[in-house]
Amino acid sequence: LMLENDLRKALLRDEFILYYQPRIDLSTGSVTSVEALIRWQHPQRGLLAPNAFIHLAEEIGLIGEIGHWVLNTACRQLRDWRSEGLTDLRMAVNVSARQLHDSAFHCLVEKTLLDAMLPAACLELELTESCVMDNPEKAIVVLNTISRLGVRIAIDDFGTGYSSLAYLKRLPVTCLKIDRAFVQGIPEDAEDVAIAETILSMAKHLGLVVVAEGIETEAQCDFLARRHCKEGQGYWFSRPLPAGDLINFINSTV
Ligand code: G
Ligand code: G
Ligand code: MN
Ligand code: NA
Repeated sequence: LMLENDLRKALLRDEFILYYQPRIDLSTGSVTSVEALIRWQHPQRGLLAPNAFIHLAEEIGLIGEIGHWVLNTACRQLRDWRSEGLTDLRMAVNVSARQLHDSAFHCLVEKTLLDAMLPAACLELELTESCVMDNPEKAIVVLNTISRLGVRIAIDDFGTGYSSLAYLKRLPVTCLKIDRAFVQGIPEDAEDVAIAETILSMAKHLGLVVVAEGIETEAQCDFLARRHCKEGQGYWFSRPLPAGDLINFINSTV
C-alpha cells in the first residue's frame, strides 16, 4: 500500500528515468536502435526495476499516464540524439496491454511523433505475445491503425507465450524478439538451438526481422550471426545505459 501511494506521486515528483539498451546489427556491429527501459528512482528504496512496479501500475490504472510519459520522453530523447548526429538511430518502446485498450492510443502515438518532429518509421512499439493474444481481434484493429502511421511493431518475448500463427499472419508485425530464455542455452543446449532456428526460419518465410535478446557471450553472438539473425541485444554488447552514456558507447563501437 505504501508503494502504491508512492507510485501515485512518482510522476509529479519526476522520479522516473529511462535507460537505453543498444540494439546491434549482427552483420555490421553498428547500433541500429535503442530500447527504452523505465526505472523508478524511489526516494527510500533506490533505483527500482520495472518488474517491481509495472504490474502494480497496471493494476491501479496508472500505466496509461506512465506509458505516455515513457513514449514522450523516449521520442524527445531520440529527436535530440538525431539532431546531435545520430541521424539514423531508432527507438523501441515497450507498451502494455492496458495501453492498447485505450481507443485513443493511436492518436497519442501520432501526436507524440508530431511534437517531437520525428518520422514514424524511427519508432517501434514492443508488445508481448500475451499483450496481443489477450484480445487479438482488438489488437489487430489498433495495431493496423498504428502501423498505417508508419510505426513498426515488434513482438517481445517471442516464444514464451502462445501466439497463434494464424493471428501472427494477420497482425502488422515487422519484427520478432527471441526471448532471452532461448538465447541462454545457445550453442550447447540442443532444444534452445532448435527453437532459435525454428523462429529464424519462420521469420524468414514471413519476411520478419529477428532480434535476439539477452546475448551474453561471444559464442551466442557468433551462432546467431551465422544463422542470419539480423540484430541482437544483451549484456555482451551493453547493459541498459543512462542517456548520457549512450553516445560514448556508440562512439566506442565505430
Ligand atoms: O529493464 P528490465 O530488464 O528490468 O525490464 C524488465 C521488463 O520490464 C521488460 O520485460 C520490459 O519489457 C518491461 N519494461 C521496461 N520498461 C517498460 C515500459 O516503459 N513500459 C512497460 N509496459 N514495460 C516496460
Ligand atoms: O522484457 P524485455 O525484453 O522488454 O526487457 C529486457 C530486459 O532484459 C531489461 O530489463 C534488461 O535489463 C534485461 N536484459 C537485457 N540484456 C540482458 C542480458 O544480456 N541478460 C539478462 N539476463 N538480462 C538482460
Ligand atoms: Mn522489450
Ligand atoms: Na523480452
